[in-house]
Amino acid sequence: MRAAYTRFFVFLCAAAMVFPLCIPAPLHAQQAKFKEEYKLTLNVGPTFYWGLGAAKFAELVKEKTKGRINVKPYYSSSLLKGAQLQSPQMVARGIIDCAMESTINSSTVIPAMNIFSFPFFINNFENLDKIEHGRTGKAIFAEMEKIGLKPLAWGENGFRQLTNSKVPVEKPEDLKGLRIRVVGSPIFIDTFRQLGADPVNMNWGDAVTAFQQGVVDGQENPVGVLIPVQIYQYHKYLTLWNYLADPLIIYWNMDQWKAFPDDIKKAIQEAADEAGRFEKALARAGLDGDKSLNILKNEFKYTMEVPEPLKFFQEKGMVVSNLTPANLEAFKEAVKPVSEKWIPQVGKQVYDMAVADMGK
Ligand code: X2X
Repeated sequence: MRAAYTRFFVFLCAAAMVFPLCIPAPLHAQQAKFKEEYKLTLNVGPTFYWGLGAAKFAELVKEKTKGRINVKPYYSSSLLKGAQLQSPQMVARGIIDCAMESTINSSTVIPAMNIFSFPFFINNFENLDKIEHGRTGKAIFAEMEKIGLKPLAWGENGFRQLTNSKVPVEKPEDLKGLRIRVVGSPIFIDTFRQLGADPVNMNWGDAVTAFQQGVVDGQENPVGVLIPVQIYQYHKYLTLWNYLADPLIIYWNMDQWKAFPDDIKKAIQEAADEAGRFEKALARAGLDGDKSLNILKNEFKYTMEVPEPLKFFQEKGMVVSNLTPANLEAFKEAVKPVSEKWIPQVGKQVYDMAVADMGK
């Protein structure tokens, strides 16, 4: 009898130890493995096209994960105290969870990204898309993975245009001596020095004050930045020279990404693809005929506040210059030494891939 009790007691103890492992965890316990908030860093504010793209990503992640993943955008590099070139390192180390960042801001860490900053190299949207979705884009994503970043989707800051408060810039000589704010990425310094300007590197957070106080004469940024920052308040002259474009990339800390269950990965990936498509359409709206305006209207039910950016700047009183074919050639010729210097830095292989992707 006693032996039977003992056996039953041992059975109960064993069952108590084994059962909790078999019973599925209640829903709230499953949810507990996610963070309450995933911090997303980006370099600009919420009214910029890029900022609207980040908000869209956060909204879509919430929707597609049924509220399980909560991404919060931290605008204006606030998590980096304005140090805009720090985002890839911080996400790779898991101090920040994810980012929607310009290739320029990651190019000191991932040299291949400088391919986008070669002046007068990628000259239209079609070539930009070919590079992103071709072998070059894949090679760049592979570089990101090597340092602990999971790239999810492309977005776009856009083709960068020059503005200044002094003179219409239409040929290389016009830039002589102009103090131009650039991002602290060395290829930008090289390009503007080569063109005879006086480049000053500063973070975007300081740049706006520098425009207001006239500490610099000019800057270069795409329309999706120039409209919200109201550049026409500081600079009268706009040169539409499409000299280079900076894509954005939505990316996540790799260790965190790997630990997500498959359904969460799928939902976040879909959110990134959709937000990237939306944001790219914002960046191109009114610059590629009706194409992007229609994507916004039909797919996203979104109406652009400024559907014709170039007309908008003229209406704001800016003097808008386009480059004649001869002047464009003069710029291309003038910056040749920059490309020659930078081919070894991005890697000849990456450069050749980009040329091949564009079918040049
Ligand atoms: O700093 C800039 O000029 C900006 C806002 O375009 C980037 O973050 C690359």
